[in-house]
Amino acid sequence: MVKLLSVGVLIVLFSAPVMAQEYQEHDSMLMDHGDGHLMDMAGGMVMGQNADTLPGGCDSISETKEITVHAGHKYAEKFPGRMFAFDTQEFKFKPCTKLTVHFVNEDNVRHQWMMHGLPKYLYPKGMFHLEATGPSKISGTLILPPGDKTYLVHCDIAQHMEKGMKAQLKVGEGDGDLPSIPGVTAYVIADDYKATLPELMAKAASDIDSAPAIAVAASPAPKTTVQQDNSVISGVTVIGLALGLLAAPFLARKFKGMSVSEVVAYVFDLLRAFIDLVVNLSARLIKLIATNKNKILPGK
Ligand SMILES: [Cu+2]
Repeated sequence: MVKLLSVGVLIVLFSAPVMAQEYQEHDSMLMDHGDGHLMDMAGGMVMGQNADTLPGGCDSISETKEITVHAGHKYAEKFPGRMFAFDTQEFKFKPCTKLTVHFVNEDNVRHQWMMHGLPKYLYPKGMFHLEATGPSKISGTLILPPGDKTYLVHCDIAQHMEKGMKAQLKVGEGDGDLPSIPGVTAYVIADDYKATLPELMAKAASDIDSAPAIAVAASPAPKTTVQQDNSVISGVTVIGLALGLLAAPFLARKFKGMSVSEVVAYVFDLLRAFIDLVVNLSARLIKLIATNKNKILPGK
């Protein structure tokens, strides 16, 4: 009974703060692990925190800026084919700006605001990184380096960047644009929404008809052995053709100025060397197996 009561008390204690506020504030609970690494027990983390060390080349802090970045599924709705996004895809600051980022995660999953390419003597692994699990807010501060450079900002959770959670931060004029920033730059792999599903299915069907050998090879269980043989032959043929195509320029150079009989002799020499190699290797393999057996047998 006492056990049950204490479990009940614990549940109430732990659920109270969750019920009290929809968004958790991580900033007051963070523990400083040193080296700019702060963490709490609720999935909040700051890495590369630096509020007072000037990067090399900065004489002073040029500006002090504060931004709030929201992250969530709903910000991706305006980008077709994307699943997650920040509410801002491009940031721009003067060199040597002291920047505080308030990161608000609005999804029930983990998101990050991870910046790459910073000087490694000041930022571990060249990263400044905010992380929040579930709907919550976390804040961190860094001092931007001097010079014109474009930095990648993304969420590093598997597939979140590919699904749209990607931005660029330009210091000074930046040094170009990064690809696949939703709404800013073109996607490296563009989704095609022009074709309708029946059209795509018809195309897939005709592809299968025109390539029966590949279809047989790809199917998990060929129905007849004849088909299986066909697939093996075609696979070997394809590999042979590929090797032949690759080797053709070298052989052409090699055979230049040789008579037909010389070429034939050369090819036979090559074949003999190859067969020798195979025989040698299998002899060694057999020897190895035999000696292993001998080692095992006396022990038994
Ligand atoms: Cu994410």
